[in-house]
Amino acid sequence: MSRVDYSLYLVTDRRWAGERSLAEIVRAAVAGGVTCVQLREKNLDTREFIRMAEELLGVLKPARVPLIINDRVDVALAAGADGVHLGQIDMPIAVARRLGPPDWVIGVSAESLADAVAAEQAGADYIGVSPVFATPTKTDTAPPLGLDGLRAIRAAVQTSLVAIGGIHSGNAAEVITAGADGLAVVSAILAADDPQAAAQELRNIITLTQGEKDE
Ligand code: TZP
Ligand code: MG
Repeated sequence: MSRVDYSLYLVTDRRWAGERSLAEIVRAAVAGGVTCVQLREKNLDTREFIRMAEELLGVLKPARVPLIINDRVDVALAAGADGVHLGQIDMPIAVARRLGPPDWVIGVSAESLADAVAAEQAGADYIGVSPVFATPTKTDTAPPLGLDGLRAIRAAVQTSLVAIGGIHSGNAAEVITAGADGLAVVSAILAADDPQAAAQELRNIITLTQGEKDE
């Protein structure tokens, strides 16, 4: 579906949240201009994962910001989330499409140009270009694609591109200029003392840079 605004896409990681609750940070981030949230949990029991998704939906639904669940199609269905984000070894997109409601948002991570082309052919709603830069938040990634890799993918596919990995206010503009429709960030917002201000700063850069691109 193309109705989703991917421009400022927050991916959660409770390791960066410190003492604060995820719901509290997400609420602040949305107030600062986050347009899409992905709940990404690698070590949570299923019951707790569903509870957390429901809690975030309580914050996001009134704000009309979609919630995407990383990997776990069962959790996304159980909680009534807006879609799933699938990695290269997760459930195939065609299977997730069959299981989910017709308007489900399905995103796929691409670690190469070939992955991106395959994700588009498989009907992904958006492609996560991963990682653009190296990042301490996730070290078991494929080699960074860099801005050149992002540009090559932009030239090859029409699908919305959401760039992830090492993105912050210092490089956000060049990532948009290289072809990203959205910026996915973890630490740039979650690790900030003031997540609302951090989101607002990124939001301003995105708005400005997209405006220049459209000129
Ligand atoms: N996938 C590729 S890089 C990454 C994920 C989940 C982490 C990005 O974290 P940060 O802190 O925005 O660099
Ligand atoms: Mg995965």
